[in-house]
Amino acid sequence: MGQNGTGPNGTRNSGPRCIALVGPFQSGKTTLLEAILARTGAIQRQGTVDAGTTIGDASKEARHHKMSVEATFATTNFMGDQYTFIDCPGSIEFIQDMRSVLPAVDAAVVVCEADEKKVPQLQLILRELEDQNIPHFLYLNKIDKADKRVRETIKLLQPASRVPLLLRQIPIWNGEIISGFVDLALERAFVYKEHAPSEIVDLKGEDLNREKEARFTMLETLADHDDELMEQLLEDIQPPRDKVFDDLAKELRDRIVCPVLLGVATRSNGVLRLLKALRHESPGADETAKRLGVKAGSDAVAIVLKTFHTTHGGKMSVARLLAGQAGDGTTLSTTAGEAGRVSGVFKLMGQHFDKRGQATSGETIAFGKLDSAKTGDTLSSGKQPHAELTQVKPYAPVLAISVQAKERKDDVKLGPAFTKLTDEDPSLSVVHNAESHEVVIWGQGEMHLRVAAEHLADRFAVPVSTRPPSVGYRETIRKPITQRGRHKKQSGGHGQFGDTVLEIKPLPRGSGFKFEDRITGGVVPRNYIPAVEEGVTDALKHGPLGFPVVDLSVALIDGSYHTVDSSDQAFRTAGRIGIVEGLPQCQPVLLEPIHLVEIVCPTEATAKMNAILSGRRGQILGFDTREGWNGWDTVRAQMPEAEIGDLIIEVRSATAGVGSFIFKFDHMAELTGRTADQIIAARRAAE
Ligand SMILES: Nc1nc2c(ncn2[C@@H]2O[C@H](COP(=O)(O)OP(=O)(O)O)[C@@H](O)[C@H]2O)c(=O)[nH]1
Ligand SMILES: [Mg+2]
Repeated sequence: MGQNGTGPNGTRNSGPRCIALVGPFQSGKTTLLEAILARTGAIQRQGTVDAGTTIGDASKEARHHKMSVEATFATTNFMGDQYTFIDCPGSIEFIQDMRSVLPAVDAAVVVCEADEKKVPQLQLILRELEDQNIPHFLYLNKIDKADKRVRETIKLLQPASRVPLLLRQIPIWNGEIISGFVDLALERAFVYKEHAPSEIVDLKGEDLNREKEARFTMLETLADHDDELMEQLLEDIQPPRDKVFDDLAKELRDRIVCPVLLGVATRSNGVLRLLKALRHESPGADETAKRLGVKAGSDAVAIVLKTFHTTHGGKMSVARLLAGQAGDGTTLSTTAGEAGRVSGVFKLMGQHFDKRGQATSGETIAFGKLDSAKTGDTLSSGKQPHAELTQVKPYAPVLAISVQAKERKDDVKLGPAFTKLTDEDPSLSVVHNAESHEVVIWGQGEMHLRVAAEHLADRFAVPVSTRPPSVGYRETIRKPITQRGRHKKQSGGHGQFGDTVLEIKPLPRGSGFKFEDRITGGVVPRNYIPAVEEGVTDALKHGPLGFPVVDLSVALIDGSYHTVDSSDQAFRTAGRIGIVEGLPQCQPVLLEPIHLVEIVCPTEATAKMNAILSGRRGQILGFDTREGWNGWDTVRAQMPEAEIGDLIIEVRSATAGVGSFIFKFDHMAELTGRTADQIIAARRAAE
């Protein structure tokens, strides 16, 4: 047992670990990483988020926005073992970075604070950990600001977790301030020291009584899954300390409890206990490899946690090696083919990458120059590529921007830049809209897209301008008409002649376009009829209101021709003229796309959602409790595409950042009145 009593070394995993620091926005993850790095000697002095001196958040974008916008990796050593910590962004917009690294970590530390408003965010993050089967601790941070009992805080946070939150430390209060803690497994009291290990003190008086009571509660929870311990408790037998540690480790790894530790990241309080808990209780790389189904052998197997393109060092792929060894020159493949040859293995420390030697199983490192590796890929060195170990499907996107290179000459660079962008972050996607000639980036929110645009400029040297993407308006007609379309030109020698009579009729919504040939007696020769149809189709791309025309039929019912002057070209033009002249008389009307939207939000925000939806011309179809989500609702509505455009911004601000939605096209609906007039006028102005 170590100096502070550190549990059974027998069950302890050794070797490199990989630990994710996750949790709501602003809960102290970046600060905790800094404290860990200082405590383990990886950095000289603990920097602060407020001064912008931390290892995490050191990217230009993170400093600029004063928030973590992507995962930061840092490797350090603690008591002879290597640890890589990953500071994951807390905002839902950047949650993909967390979701991509989770499969490969041994455990996660959920940093949170006693703030009721952040419970839904906490729940969202815990749900990811629960769904991906990742053992996790809760580090209840900022207890220097605590204004309520820790037990009350646990009660407040418990609904966010599917497994019991297991309080394993209780605070020692000194008046209004928490001055230290009692570790319930060790049964020892500690007094916090700023930026230094806590000092052991005697446990006595009232603290001793509270310790007994809280320890009993902790043991009771553990005993729910351990009959032997249950018997000991019933018979009033004190379980041996090692047994308690073993149970804590086992139930954490089985993910049936979530142990809670206390701390103050800014002062590095509770950090050593956290590190020791990780050392003794978190699974090691072998267990993680087993959880993922890594086939044991001599080949290297790794998961790409994140790829990024550095301005000078080229492409870097941060990866966790889960079997074998990999170094300079190792060729790695994915199931899609060769990913590249490793050129440089790097140690991770925020924005700094230090070249090092070959990596061995369990280590988290960056590989240089794996040109085809993407975030989430499974890499392997064997002849036969290893099966994909993870499949983290990104959340459906909720917001889009249309982007264009600021300078014409950069147009050619856009395509490759988009590939890099989406390789790095699978929750971004790029869509080319052939109809509007727009390139549209879809993402997880306003800040996510803003940062993506910044990356295009800063990392890939393509400054872009952005605007809202166009809405897929259409138009149709309400009245039938029969219209002659005639094209006659006599210019010198060879003339042009085509003559058509078109019957134009509205069709029911969703019918699209139908062309009919009702020519009898060869008044328009058969071979010209496809040309008439072409002319008609072409004219329908741009109706009298400025949009593609749908839900109508056009029948060619009559016409005439000229033996010398008629041609495909002449009939194409004639068909075109018939439509252009006919449609304005058919009472054209605007059609707008209506989508089915499903919003998810904490129940207390449901009323606000209803108001937001109604305010945006939405038709509420109903709401229900969200299946499997304690305290959440689902609201379903039909909503115009134009109103969905920036809907997410309002939804997020009404739900402390956690609300979201999915949508899919439902139908086109007629739009008239002022809104329609404005849309038509805007279209005209743009032409
Ligand atoms: N009082 C107090 N403030 C803290 C503590 N930990 C972090 N903070 C502050 O909380 C804010 C958010 O911290 P940060 O590490 O950026 O949170 P993150 O968004 O989770 O990475 C910063 O202003 C920190 O200085 C703590 O233990 N106590
Ligand atoms: Mg942060």
